[in-house]
Amino acid sequence: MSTESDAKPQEELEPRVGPVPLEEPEFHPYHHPAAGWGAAKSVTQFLVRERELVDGPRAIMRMNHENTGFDCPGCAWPDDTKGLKLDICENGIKHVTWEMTRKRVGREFFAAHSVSELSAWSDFELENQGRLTEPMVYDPDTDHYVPITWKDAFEVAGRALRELDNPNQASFYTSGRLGNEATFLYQLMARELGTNNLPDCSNMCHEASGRALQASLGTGKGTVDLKDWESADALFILGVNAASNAPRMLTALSEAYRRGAQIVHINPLVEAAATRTIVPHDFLDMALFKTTKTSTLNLQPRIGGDMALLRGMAKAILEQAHTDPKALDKEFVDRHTTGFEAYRELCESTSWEELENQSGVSRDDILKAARVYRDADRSIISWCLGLTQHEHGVDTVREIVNLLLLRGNLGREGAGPSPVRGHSNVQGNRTCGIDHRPTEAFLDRLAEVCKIDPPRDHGLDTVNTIQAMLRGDVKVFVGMGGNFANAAPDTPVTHEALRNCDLTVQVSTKLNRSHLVHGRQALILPCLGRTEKDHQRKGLQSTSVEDSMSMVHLSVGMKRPASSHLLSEPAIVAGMARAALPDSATPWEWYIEDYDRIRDTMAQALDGFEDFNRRVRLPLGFRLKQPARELVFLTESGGAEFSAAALPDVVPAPGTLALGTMRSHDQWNTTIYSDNDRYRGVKNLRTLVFMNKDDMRERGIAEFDPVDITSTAKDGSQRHLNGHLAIPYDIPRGCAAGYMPEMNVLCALGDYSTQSDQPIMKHVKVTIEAAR
Ligand SMILES: Nc1nc2c(c(=O)[nH]1)N[C@H]1C(S)=C(S)[C@@H](COP(=O)(O)OP(=O)(O)OC[C@H]3O[C@@H](n4cnc5c(=O)[nH]c(N)nc54)[C@H](O)[C@@H]3O)O[C@H]1N2
Ligand SMILES: Nc1nc2c(c(=O)[nH]1)N[C@H]1C(S)=C(S)[C@@H](COP(=O)(O)OP(=O)(O)OC[C@H]3O[C@@H](n4cnc5c(=O)[nH]c(N)nc54)[C@H](O)[C@@H]3O)O[C@H]1N2
Ligand SMILES: [Mo]
Repeated sequence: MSTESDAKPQEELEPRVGPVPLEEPEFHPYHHPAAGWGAAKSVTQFLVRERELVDGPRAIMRMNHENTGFDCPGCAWPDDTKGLKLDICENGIKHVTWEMTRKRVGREFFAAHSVSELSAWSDFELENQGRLTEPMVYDPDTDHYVPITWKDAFEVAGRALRELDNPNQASFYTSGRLGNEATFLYQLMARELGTNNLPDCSNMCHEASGRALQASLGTGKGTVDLKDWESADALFILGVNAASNAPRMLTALSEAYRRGAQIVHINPLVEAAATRTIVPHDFLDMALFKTTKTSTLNLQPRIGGDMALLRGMAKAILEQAHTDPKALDKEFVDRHTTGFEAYRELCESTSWEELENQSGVSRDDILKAARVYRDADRSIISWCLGLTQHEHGVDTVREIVNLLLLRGNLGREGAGPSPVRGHSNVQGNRTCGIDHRPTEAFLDRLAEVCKIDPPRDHGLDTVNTIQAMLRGDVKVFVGMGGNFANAAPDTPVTHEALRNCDLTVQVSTKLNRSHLVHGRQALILPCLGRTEKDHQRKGLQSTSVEDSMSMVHLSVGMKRPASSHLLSEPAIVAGMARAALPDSATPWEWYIEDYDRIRDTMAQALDGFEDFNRRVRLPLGFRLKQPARELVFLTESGGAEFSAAALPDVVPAPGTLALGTMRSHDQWNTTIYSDNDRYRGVKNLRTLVFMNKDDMRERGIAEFDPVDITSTAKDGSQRHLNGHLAIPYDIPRGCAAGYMPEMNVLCALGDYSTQSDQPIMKHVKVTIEAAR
């Protein structure tokens, strides 16, 4: 496999991802505040382009409004606790507008364009055609997608699933925006069929956080909520580009700054959220151009250097504890934790020299961060992909917990770990059963409540699903949302895997690469979006979602569906399930008539969902119980467990660089809105690589010079990406960064973390040279 991707000529990696820029690329470092008028202008241009100036703003006013609107699909940041604020952001608006577009992809479109022809289109052009309107099936004789009735489409999927020798020959992917009710039915279908093959986007995203928090605290989730964010004395923000990817965090940061809290950003790049903002919903601030700072200290570690930096902070706290009895919360450590002595010894025996070298941050700067941490009574540490998509992601997140435990920053107001989740319901998916490694307790209860006999063997995650498809062991792939072909690592290899399937089924709202890179048989099943009304036999339905902070609340669509032929996601799952399991005793059709019935079953089957239908209708929904928050640790020892992992060596070998793949401001994962990255000062260019200017000079590379990038995988195989333009950027030496999904060709499928099985997307080992 590796030699194959080695041999792939560059042309095969075309077509491009983003739109064709109309003007020359530009780069001017950004010095304006985040959000504010720049965002307002960008939104207006976007609404004009999508021809949504009338309905767009009306829908947006209904977003995130207690229980009367729909949940913003833009990210998983919680809604404002005060409920009534217009807590919206530029990227949420773009995201919703993208779904509500008036453009349509109907049968005429597919009749006019063959799959081969569409395969040459850019990803931007594909999605930009608008919303899918009716189910389609691939016709190999003509190489076109042709219309199919829902009944026949379900029968195609059902027959393929029924005819498998073994249910483990199917794999059921979930992208994290699927609502809780559809999620529950989806995992029920998979388990009733007899497989735990439930890969999800979380396997590429926060798997490391879940595993680390589970091991340390006995819960897979963060313990804080927005009220805690409002009362913390210090906030540490690691490895997240909040202004683009969780923009509503800007509000929390600016409010924290105004009340005098300390805000420390730890990121190889100084992202826009680490400077200042104009609070978007604060109309007075907007009118007066009033900016608020959102940072009191910025540290720029090398890529992968966070664990050493955090350990340095812990070492400083322990050193200070010799003379300052308040530095360490000895009482908390004694009463609630295990493993402290081993951790202390490890910190003491790690030299400052090693910590400086591995983190790429000077001792003085580490001490500055430690001082902030020591002086704060209540600290929150928050993180996203910059910490998780690494070989040692689990150890690093556990190091966060170690540091929190030292000062008892757990189980009390304003303190604790706070992962920033990605997709708007990725956390809810896991809660409601999307887990390839379910616990016995979960399966026992599911068996009892749903009267099925679920399989006990663990299933396949994302990487393992791709490997099994390549081997021919997985023959049917179902994508419940998302864009697997472009989101997964090692693009040509993932494509080969999808093409090797007997059947691929994609449940989608818009046309994307995963429809064109398909199995021998292929279905496109178009569904309602979250903004749309979902009418079933018993009336208008709502679905529930869970945000980053464990709040479960209802989302109700308000727009007329993009087409009268669309089905809801729960209905599509039920249709497939009935066709695959004709004798099933599960009342699939009855569930779809009224989602309250699904919720009643979930209330019995899922921990924390008691009285679901009533509680989810409370004004802000309800918060799932967080045992660690109450200092109850469901760990083996019954305490919070310190970890004592060795520091990994993250310093790039001479001549090589550590490359991080990330999102631009104008994209949503594989969905590209434009070729701009406003906060990083880039216009009309996505095929770029950000480099330190000294690393560029050393290689004889000037601004906008084309470069050749070569990655070397753990197994020694090499992958190439040629022609990206170099941009001199404020990034530590030895580090480079660029955009996913263009750079996924550099991520070897075999290069996943041995701790989390997550593909290593933030620390790709590369060499970069001027294009030959
Ligand atoms: N508008 C918008 N919102 C989104 C998304 C989107 O694509 N668009 N995607 C959603 C999803 S699914 C997710 S998972 C999240 C992703 O949210 P992010 O985690 O912000 O996603 P990335 O763009 O990958 O950015 C990674 C950040 O980590 C930093 N980083 C890279 N390597 C390191 C490191 O070694 N250490 C540290 N400390 N930092 C590092 C990068 O400089 C960058 O700021 O956002 C969600 N929200
Ligand atoms: N190199 C690299 N690769 C990465 C990452 C990285 O940082 N670097 N990040 C990883 C992460 S964190 C994630 S989460 C994955 C993202 O992986 P995915 O979740 O698989 O991808 P998305 O781009 O979010 O999916 C976009 C598609 O979802 C469909 N869609 C939109 N709304 C709906 C809906 O309401 N219902 C349904 N059924 N479909 C809908 C549309 O058809 C759209 O084309 O990518 C991963 N890949
Ligand atoms: Mo994600």
